[in-house]
Amino acid sequence: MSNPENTKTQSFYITTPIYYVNARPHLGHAYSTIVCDAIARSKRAQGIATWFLTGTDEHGQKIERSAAQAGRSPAEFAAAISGEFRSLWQRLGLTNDDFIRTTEDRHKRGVQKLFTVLRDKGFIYKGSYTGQYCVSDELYVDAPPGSPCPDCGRPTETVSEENYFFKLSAFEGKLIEYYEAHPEFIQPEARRNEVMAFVRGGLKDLSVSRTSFTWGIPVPGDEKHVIYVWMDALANYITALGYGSDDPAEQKRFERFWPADIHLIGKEISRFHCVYWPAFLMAAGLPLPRSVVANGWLLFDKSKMSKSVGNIVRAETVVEVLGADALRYFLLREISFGHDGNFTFEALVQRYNGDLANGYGNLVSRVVAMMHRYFAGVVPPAIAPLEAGEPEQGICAAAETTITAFRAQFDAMDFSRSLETLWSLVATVDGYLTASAPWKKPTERSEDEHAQLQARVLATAAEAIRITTALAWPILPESTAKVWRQLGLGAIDQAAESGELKSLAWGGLKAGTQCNAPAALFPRAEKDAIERMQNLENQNNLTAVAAVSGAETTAPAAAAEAPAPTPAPTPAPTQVAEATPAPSLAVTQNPQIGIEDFAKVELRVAQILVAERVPKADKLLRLEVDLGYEKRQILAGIAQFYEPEKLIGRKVVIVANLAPRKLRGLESNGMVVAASVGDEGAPVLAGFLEDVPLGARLK
Ligand code: ME8
Repeated sequence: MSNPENTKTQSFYITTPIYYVNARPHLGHAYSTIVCDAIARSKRAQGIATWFLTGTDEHGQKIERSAAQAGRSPAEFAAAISGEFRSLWQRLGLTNDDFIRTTEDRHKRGVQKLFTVLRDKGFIYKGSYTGQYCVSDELYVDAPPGSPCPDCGRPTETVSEENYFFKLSAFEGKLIEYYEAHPEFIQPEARRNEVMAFVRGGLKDLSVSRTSFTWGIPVPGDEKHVIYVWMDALANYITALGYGSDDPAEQKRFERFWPADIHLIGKEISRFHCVYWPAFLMAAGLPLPRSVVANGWLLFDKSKMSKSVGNIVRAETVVEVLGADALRYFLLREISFGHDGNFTFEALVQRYNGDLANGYGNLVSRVVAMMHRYFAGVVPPAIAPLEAGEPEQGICAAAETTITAFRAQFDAMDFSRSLETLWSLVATVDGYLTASAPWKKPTERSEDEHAQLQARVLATAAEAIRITTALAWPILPESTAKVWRQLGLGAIDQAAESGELKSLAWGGLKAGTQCNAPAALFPRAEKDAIERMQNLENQNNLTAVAAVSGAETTAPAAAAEAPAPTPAPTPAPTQVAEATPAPSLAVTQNPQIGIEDFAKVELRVAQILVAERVPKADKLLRLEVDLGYEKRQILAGIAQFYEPEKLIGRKVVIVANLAPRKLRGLESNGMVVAASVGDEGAPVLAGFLEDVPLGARLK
């Protein structure tokens, strides 16, 4: 099947993934969305008609369960979290042209149309299926019953259903052919190789409906089925443009902007976007997106920042302390796009102070202030024709080289290098200013000569700032707008729209332009900035936990143990773990107890919502567990045996009526039960093979 000829010219369509509404947005979501915003702005500044789409993915079992956990209806829950995404994007100055929610009618209509088209063309058929389903990934996995998801390690559920199937197997060869003919389709190379290996490994038909829950879009004509959440979600890229609509204006938009130029995604969802999505589109006879580009992961404390791991940082925290531009700049400058990158408050503040406060911000304020001091704020008529060997000629040449290099690097999505290039112009101009010292008149220089030098230096520096500012606009929209105004150039957004930022040639800042008063751009971050951000995060931590998904059910050989050294009675078959576990399989030597003694120990089923290492305590994990009727914090001495991220979602047994105690200044409210195994007394967490409700008592 070929990609129908694309007829659109000079238009550009970019999308983010649509985010699940099972928890609030965090920096990982902000990262992908900010990258798209910067690209969209840059395209608009080049005069290209641009459409930038983002939104929320609101259907599926995961959302249904998160809503139930929060005691709300799925619709209510989804609306609340979707609203949080939307308002955060506004706060970050994002310029998305549309925000799609998969619960909207326009989307539902389009998804049902797509399903119908695929069924009518014979690519969807009905069959029955039994397999392991990972609710967290919303994906059937190839694994035996009782085993964890091979992708995310969480427990899977055995699901047996009569389903609709999409003939994915028919697209194996066509997909490979397409990848080979379009090497730019999957970027970066590492993702392309992974996807190709996956497809070459063979494709099975894909189950595209579910009957075990109702929170989704009904299959047209067979309403007890809901459409598979990934088919529903992927279709947003066309439904938001107007696919499935009868409105001619919407149809026109679809024709104008489809196919997408860039689907920007996180690398973990490459398979859905590079295998399923193009196969659906080929089957429907629609053009394929030009590229699917995967960003790497933002890591925090060495693991992927993620709501289920619980190691998230919120964008709001950074915005509150350093501003949205600081966050945008940091993410694009610090992370080599396509690779994983660490987020730390320390690195953020260092970049902010180094590049923004002391770099660009300081250069602008020096130049604008001197323009006011020496020329009443009017750009002097001093850019005389430049002659070889004059320092001004060097600045002009550097600016022109920078324009070309920056654009090439930015367009190649090498954002970090493009900013490095731009900031080296900032450093060059800074050095030129310091070397020319227009604030200091040597005695041998006449007043006239000095005024000429001041004029030349300030006009040159201001022109270099204008160029830097125009190029930096997609990354620093808020602060470049201030600089543009200070240079007397008006509103930079309008300049971007009118094409003024497109043809950037040296000499654009005209003599006689009246500058505005200097205003602070990036006040230096003081020592307490890091602490303030950390405090804001800590305050928010517990509220965020309430929204964390806890979707999984069965917990095969579950995991966790508590450090509480209380020598509790040791009921068989699971032992109550101790800080220093007894030698393995030691014969119980405790005196016998009556049932009434055992009844004093309240053992209950709980699910781990958050698991994280406790700083400076090698053995301890801090857990937040859900008992169904309440949530609490438990410290468990299992850090050497369990990776915290693997524990999220697992159901464990806890001693619920143990008196609270403090460890490392943190309160531990209960104890997790584990067998103590081997010479080391390695803890193996107690768990269940069957599904058990939270809070169930063990007797
Ligand atoms: O996967 N680092 O939604 P989601 C970098 N609804 N990017 C990150 C990140 C991190 N630590 N964490 C999240 C879904 N992201 C589906 C998508 S699309 C048709 C359906 C970003 O809420 C990244 O873009 O789990 C990732 O792919 C996306 O958020 C996942 O968001």
